[in-house]
Amino acid sequence: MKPSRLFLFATLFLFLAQPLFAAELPKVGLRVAYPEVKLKRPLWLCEAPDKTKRIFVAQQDGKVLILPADRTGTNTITFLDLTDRKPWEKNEEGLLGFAFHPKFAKNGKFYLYYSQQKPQRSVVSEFRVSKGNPNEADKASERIVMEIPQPDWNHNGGQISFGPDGYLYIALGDGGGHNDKYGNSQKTDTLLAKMLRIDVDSRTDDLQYGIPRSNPFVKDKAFRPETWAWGLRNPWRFSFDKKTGELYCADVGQNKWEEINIIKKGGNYGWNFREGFEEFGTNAPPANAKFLDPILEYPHFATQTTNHTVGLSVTGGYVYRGKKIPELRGVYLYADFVMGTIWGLRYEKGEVTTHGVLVPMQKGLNPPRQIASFGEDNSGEVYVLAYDHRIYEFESLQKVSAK
Ligand SMILES: [Ca+2]
Repeated sequence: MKPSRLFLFATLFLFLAQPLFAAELPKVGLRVAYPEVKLKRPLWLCEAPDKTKRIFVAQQDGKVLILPADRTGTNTITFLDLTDRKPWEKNEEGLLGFAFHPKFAKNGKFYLYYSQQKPQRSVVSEFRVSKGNPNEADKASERIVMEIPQPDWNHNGGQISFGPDGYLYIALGDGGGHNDKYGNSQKTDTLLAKMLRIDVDSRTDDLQYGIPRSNPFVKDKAFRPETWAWGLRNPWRFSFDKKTGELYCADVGQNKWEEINIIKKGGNYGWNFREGFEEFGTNAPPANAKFLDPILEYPHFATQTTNHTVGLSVTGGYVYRGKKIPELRGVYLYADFVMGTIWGLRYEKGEVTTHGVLVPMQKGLNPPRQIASFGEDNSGEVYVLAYDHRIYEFESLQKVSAK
């Protein structure tokens, strides 16, 4: 081959290979992380922010359990049991959120989000670990931080997590029903349909928490000052990228589109004038309305024009920053609750550069592997929490396929 032709081929190869290379997602699979442990609707998993390496799981029924230190262990430890308060009455109610205070190792504080009735409401409470036993919560230590009235049983949001700024973020849905029938999504003077940000370590006026001065609407009397972002339908799982600090949030759609958002301070995410990138409903939005689009949407039906496979209810995950699977680093993991499909996307310099299926839907499983949540430990390893009673972890399939 003449050198000039070789050069041409080489150039052509590089030209073709470059974008394909950038678009590639690694081959990964799932394996059961704790083969001997079966859980009842696990909704949250995290590691204690101390040196004990204890992994905690919150179940929808109101229990917080400590998983066995040995992966093949059989026994969980009950850290806290709130089942006597019956938080889980209807499908989307329950113990939905759990968070350790960033200084838990010193102050022993942690937080729960759970549902209560009469009146129907969401409760965000602070608890402490018991003085004599690090594996047991002191139930009597409860301090109610916030109670949010709920008009219905669904679209509760429910995650509470501390951001890299040390403030507590609380995700709340629109209050339930179809089409935002209670009219909360674009209402400014309600806590519903919002991402909130509060300071659990200070107090503002007679509140049981402080309002950070840098919250976006503290000077706008039309808004509740807790508001960080708004226009959300049912934000179901958000996370901060351990590397960039970006706040990823999945928002469950209604009839057609599921969406992944990057939450920005003060942003209005469009519900119920928008569903994903699309217009929703027949009313025109106010002339001054500015809606932020998601970074990605996926459809409910294959007939919808898109290059993304279908699903029915999004579950947000994490940008993988672990050590075990280097080729997965930087991939945001998300799933469909109904189908059990897991996808990955790369979001770089303000755009999604690739997305695709990582773990396809598994047909014929009984019970089905509905993916209700993800979890992350202190070293950035990501777990999958499913309603088939299992906790999964990712495994690399790169080497297997190379053989
Ligand atoms: Ca939206």
